[in-house]
Amino acid sequence: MTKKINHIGVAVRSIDASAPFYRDVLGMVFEGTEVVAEQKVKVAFFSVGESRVELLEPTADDSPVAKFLEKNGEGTHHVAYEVDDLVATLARLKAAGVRLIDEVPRRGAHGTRIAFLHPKASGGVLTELCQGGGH
Ligand code: CMX
Repeated sequence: MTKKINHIGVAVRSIDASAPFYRDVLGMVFEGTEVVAEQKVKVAFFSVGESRVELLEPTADDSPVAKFLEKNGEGTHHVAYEVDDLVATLARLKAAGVRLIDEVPRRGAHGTRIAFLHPKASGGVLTELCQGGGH
């Protein structure tokens, strides 16, 4: 069901301040930025092989990423796995008693459909499942 790691989300206060480390120091390929209004974040993607790092900058004080930064400071925010059929995967996880944040897919960056599992369901790692989009 899980095909690969699509991306690792990293919470940052400023994409502009953090981007040079990924682009210039690590030499990753900058793929662009996008505002994901539904999640109240601006994101920037840097590709590495088949996967990416997604920098997440909050666009509002009540963004989940703003709350994360306030509590933890900058750092790893979530791991996103790509699946073939997100709706079927969510149904299967729900039937298995896994605590879901999203029971139905939401819109993510690049036209993907995404859903989060609660970090308490996955050993303290906020887990995103995603399907489709322009990646
Ligand atoms: N990783 C691991 N644990 C996390 C976490 C994270 N990113 N965010 C919160 N937690 C933990 C908290 O530390 C807390 O643990 P304790 O109870 O042990 O202290 C617990 O989860 C509950 O946290 P909370 O602060 O009480 O609850 P929040 O209101 O902050 O909600 C969460 C947390 C995960 C449910 C919420 O952030 C959420 O719904 N996230 C999904 C959406 C999202 O993160 N969007 C941004 C990315 C969008 C994108 O990639 O496009």
